[in-house]
Amino acid sequence: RMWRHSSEHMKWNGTGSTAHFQEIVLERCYNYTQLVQPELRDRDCQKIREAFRNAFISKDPCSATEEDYHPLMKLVNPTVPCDKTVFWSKTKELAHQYTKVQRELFTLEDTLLGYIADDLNWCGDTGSYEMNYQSCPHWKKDCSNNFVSVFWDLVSKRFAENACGVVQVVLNGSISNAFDRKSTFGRVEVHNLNPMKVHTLQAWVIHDLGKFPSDSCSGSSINDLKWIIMQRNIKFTCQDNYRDCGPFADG
Ligand code: 2NF
Repeated sequence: RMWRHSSEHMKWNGTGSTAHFQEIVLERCYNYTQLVQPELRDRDCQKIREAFRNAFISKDPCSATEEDYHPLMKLVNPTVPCDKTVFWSKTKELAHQYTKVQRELFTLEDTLLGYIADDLNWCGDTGSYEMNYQSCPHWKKDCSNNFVSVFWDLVSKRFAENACGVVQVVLNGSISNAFDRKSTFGRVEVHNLNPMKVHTLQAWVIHDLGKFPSDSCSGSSINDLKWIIMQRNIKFTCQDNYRDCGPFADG
């Protein structure tokens, strides 16, 4: 009986839910709404934690839909000022360093929901009120409609829809496809920018010093991006940048 129980929980190929998920969500919510962005201090973190949990608990972890997250989304609307949005793809740490120094800029992880969920993992199980801490569906090996992937696609979409003015993206020039159509940026964010609100997409292609640059503003992947953006009636600019000078300097 015991053995059967635990093997059922090991059925997925991805890492299990993060230990203390509920507590971490609540703690990050308080930290964000009271210290990071005190304008949001009226948000109800208990309600947010509960809506987050209710989105996936007792459900088939491979049948997530956007609707499951609607109650959570209703509690938290994105509030990034114009000209302050920063997207990233394969440059997470660098983009976060950038918005830490340029404090008024926001990546998704500088907004409440992105801040709460960053680096966490979560899933439940049909007919159980517990989270599965042993394993969760892997987005490639098990199913793409798992609750973590659906969450990031949805918050990324909303983040892009709400962007306005000049928006930026930090891309990695030390890999062969700095712009990847299959990434969240290429698949979701680019297509959800609103041309009525977004004036320009400013791309930064960042190169590691000492490494041969594998892609740049004049490469074919950035040309794809430029084409997609211009077809959407948004202006496109691009700048190659070394990690050790300009706005992306290490410190
Ligand atoms: O974990 C996050 N904070 C996160 C995850 C997915 C998307 C953030 N985003 C948002 C950010 F706001 C960025 O603007 O999308 C943009 C970055 O996503 P990307 O897919 O363009 O960039 P990658 O460096 O390729 O991926 C970021 C992380 O997400 C994971 C991937 O393994 C990496 O850890 N990831 C990408 N797609 C999926 C997916 N469908 C995924 N994890 C689960 N399901």
